[in-house]
Amino acid sequence: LREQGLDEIKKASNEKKLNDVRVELIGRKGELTKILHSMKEVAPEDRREVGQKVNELRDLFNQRLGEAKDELVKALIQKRLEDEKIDVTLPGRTSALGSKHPLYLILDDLESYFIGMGYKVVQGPEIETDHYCFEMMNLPKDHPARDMQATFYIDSEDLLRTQTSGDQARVLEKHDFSQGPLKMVGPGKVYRRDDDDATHSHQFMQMEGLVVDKNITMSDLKGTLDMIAKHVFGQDRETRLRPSYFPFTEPSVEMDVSCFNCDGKGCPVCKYTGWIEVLGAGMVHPNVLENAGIDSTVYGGFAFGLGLDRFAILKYGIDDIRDFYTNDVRFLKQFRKEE
Ligand code: FA5
Repeated sequence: LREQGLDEIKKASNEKKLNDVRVELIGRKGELTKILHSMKEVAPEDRREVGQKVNELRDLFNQRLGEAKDELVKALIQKRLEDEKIDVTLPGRTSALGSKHPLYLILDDLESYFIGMGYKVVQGPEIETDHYCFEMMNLPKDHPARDMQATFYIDSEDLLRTQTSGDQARVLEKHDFSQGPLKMVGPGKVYRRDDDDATHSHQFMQMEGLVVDKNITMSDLKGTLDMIAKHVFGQDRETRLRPSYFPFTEPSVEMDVSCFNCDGKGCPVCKYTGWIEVLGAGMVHPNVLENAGIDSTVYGGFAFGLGLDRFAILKYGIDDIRDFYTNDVRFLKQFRKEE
C-alpha cells in the first residue's frame, strides 16, 4: 500500500486528482481507515505494531500529499507568471486621436464670435411642434409658403424642424425688454425632404439669429451680415444680397457668396451660377412679434438663418456636402490643423 500510495501521489497531475488520491488513501472510507477498522481481526500481540505502522504510513501520506500540493500550486503560479509576462520592450500602442468635425469648427467659431457681440446662445428642440416651427412664425396651416420647406411630420402636431426659426418664437415669448434688447443665436440640426446633391442634404445645420429692440434698421442687418461674411471668409470672397421672400420677415433677403470652386465663373458645384446661397434674413415681420405678445409699433428687429454646411463648404473648399455625413476618417482628419 505504501508504494502504491506514494506512486499515486506522484502521478496526480492536478489538485482535483490529488484530492481523490487523498480520500482514497487516508479519507474516512480510505484504505488506512479500513485497516484500522479491521484491527479486531489482528492477533492482540500484533495490534500495537500494526497500529503504529498505520499511523506512520498516514503521517507519510499526509506529508507527501502536502508536498505534492505545494508543488502543484507553485507550478500553477509559475505558469500564470509566464502567461502574463509583459514584454516591456514592445512599442506602445497609440490611440487614434479624433478631431473636431468641420461643421463644429464653424459652429464653435461663430458662437464665440456672437457671444463676443453680446448675443446669448439658445438651443431649441429638434423635434419641434407645428406651433413654434410654423404657426408662431406667421405660417398658418393652409399657408402656401409651407411648401418652401418639405417637412418630415411625426404626427399632426410634431415634426422634425425644417428650420431653427422656431427658436425665435420661443425666445420672443419669454424676453423681458425692461432688461435690455434681445440678441440671440440658436444653432442646431434641421431636416427636410430635399433631394441630396452636392449642396443639399436632407439633414443639415442652421444657426438662427435674432435681434429685437427699438430703432433697429435694415442697415443694422446688412452690417451684421457683412461682418459675419468677412469674419468667416476673409476680405476677398465676394458676397451679394438678393431680395427674397420669407413669411416671417419683411422685407426679406438672401445672401450669396461667390463660389470657391470657380471664382464666380460657374461650375457644377454652384450649378453654373457663380454663387452659393448661404443664408436667409430680413426684418422681423410684425405678426411674429405680435404672436409673441410684443407691441410691433414699439419694437422691431432683424433675423437671419445661416446654413452652416454651406458656410463650411465655402470656407474649406468642400465640393460635396455629403462628405460631412459619411464619416470617412480620411476626410475628417484633414481638419485637425484647423482646431
Ligand atoms: C430658412 O430656413 C429660413 N428659416 C431662414 C431665415 C431665418 C430667413 C430668419 C429669415 C429670417 P432657407 O430655407 O433659405 O431659409 O434656408 C436657409 C439656409 O439654409 C440656406 O440659405 C442654405 O444655406 C441652407 N439650406 C437650405 N436647405 C438646405 C439643404 N437641403 N442642405 C443644406 N443647406 C441648406
